[in-house]
Amino acid sequence: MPKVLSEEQISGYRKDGFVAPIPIFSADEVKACRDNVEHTEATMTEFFRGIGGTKFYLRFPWAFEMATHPKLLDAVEDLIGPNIMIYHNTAWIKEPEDDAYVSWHQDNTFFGHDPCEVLTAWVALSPATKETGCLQFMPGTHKGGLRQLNTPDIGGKNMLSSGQNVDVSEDQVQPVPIILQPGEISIHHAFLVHGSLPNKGNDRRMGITFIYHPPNIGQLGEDRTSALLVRGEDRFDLFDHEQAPIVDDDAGNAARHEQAVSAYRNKVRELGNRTVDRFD
Ligand SMILES: O=C(O)CCC(=O)C(=O)O
Repeated sequence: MPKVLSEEQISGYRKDGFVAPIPIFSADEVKACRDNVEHTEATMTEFFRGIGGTKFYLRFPWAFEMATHPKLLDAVEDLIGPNIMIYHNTAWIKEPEDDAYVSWHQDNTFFGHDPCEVLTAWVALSPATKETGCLQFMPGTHKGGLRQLNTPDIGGKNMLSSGQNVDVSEDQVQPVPIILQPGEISIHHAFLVHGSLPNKGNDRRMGITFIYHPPNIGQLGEDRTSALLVRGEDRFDLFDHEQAPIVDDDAGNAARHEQAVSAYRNKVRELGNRTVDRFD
């Protein structure tokens, strides 16, 4: 019996590669998250564009709380089962009237999980609409596996640090805009082709992503990475175990975060990304 999603939503995820909208965070929780993100931007300038572009659930207890919100994990459990690790997260912030966009891509290109039983939860902290540059999904494209990368789309206003970019010119499906109110989330499969357009609204478009997978799947390549067990158990030892951030241990949290990001980046380089630290 699913905990949060309906049977229709679960079969929609299997067929189309995504499910949305799912209401998860209350108005008070969203406000607290947005305040925490904006406080971090104000006090740690460029953090989210550098090392904080990766795994910041290890750096801040508030981010860990977001990543482990019981209702969010219930929705994830409905799709990948009761044993859950978090592997990655990022803040996706588009300023109003900016040209920043996200090129068509698949999340698993540089994660390398195999088989790709990996999903991304995108949490809206402000309205995500067509006007503000919400996510757009290409339904069913998760079924085609990993695509070859197209000519790198690097520089300019592409928010993807790797310039990751796949060709969609032969796809027969229309992109679906994912409209979310603050506190709602979408979940997409890590092979689903997706991207987003610039924010033409007058508020910041703020989303936080969390990437989850079960412990029983490995990764392509030799280098070992780490992940944080957030529900259930790990009987497979395929990832080094991360530690949740400790309240008031800023230096320790920073050191553990840095170590995990370093292993993550080694893997990303091993899988072919040459630009992973270009914002540092
Ligand atoms: O927030 C966006 O516009 C893009 C997010 C994204 O590409 C992702 O979650 O992989």
